[in-house]
Amino acid sequence: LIQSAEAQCKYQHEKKIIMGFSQIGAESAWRAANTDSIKAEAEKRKDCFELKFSDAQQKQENQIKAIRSFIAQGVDVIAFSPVVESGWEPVLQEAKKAGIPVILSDRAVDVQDESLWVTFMGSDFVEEGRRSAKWLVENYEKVKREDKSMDEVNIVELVGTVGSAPANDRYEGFREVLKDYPNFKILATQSADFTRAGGKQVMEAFLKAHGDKIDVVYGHNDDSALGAIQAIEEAGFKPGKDIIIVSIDAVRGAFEAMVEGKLNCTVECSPLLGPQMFDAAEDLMQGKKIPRRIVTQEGVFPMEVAEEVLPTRKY
Ligand code: GYE
Repeated sequence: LIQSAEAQCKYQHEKKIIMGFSQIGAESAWRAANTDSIKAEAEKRKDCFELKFSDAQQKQENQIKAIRSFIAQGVDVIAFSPVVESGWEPVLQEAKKAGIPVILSDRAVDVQDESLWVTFMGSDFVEEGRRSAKWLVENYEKVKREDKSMDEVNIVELVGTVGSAPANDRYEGFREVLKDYPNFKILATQSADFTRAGGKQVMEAFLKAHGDKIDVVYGHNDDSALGAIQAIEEAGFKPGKDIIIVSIDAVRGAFEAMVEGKLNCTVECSPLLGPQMFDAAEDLMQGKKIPRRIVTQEGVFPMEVAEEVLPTRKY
């Protein structure tokens, strides 16, 4: 091992591993925590890594440019979090031709040629959608406003970034569970782009169109739900009481909202992918075989546990 007090490298490397990482942007608290996790890990392993970090500001074309520039610079490994699933084949073929292995961090890609990436680490987004729906069908009766009926529960959905793996999968997993509960109806569904501003804006439109018909908000991420909470309050309703809210990520802001009684449940999706990403890169450089899929383990946190859990949260 490289000798230094801070060295956190797994192996001794002859020269520093150069990793190019293309981040999506800074759309949410989740994303900010993910960026911090990656940068903090790079800092810990600075004796054996050089990280080239590039922010795509939400645009696939910027990610493609960044990947091309990593190839041109001859990096040892490329990692990225693909903003959408489709459209990666050409640039990943270029990386393959250059002999540079590609790690998918957080989100999946949809490509024909499976040899274009070595490993995909991140959450099971379909399962997160299922967990959100399961929490809802199992708890709605208990948490709903007394005068609300169980015969028809009207849900509005704040979809994530259109075409992204988490939006596609959270949409699908949620419906997979709800199809067995015909009284739970999806009244409206629209993209809030995983942002607070988007959540607020889309919720305002939902409220305008459907008003107090809305019983539940399903947010594909916490930030969009937090934006919706603002819109609900401005419309004179009580979030968490008049309208039940479940969302995904389990970021600090969601716990704070739960402590205030404004959000009912958050389904965990961990952004702390830095350590395993650098581990995988080191293993690859050692010629070790690494798993194709590394799934993050995560939980579900209802409002009742928020106060107790909040101080232990790392993002
Ligand atoms: O849920 C959302 C973020 O890809 C899992 O992206 C990630 C999602 C996360 O903007 O908050």
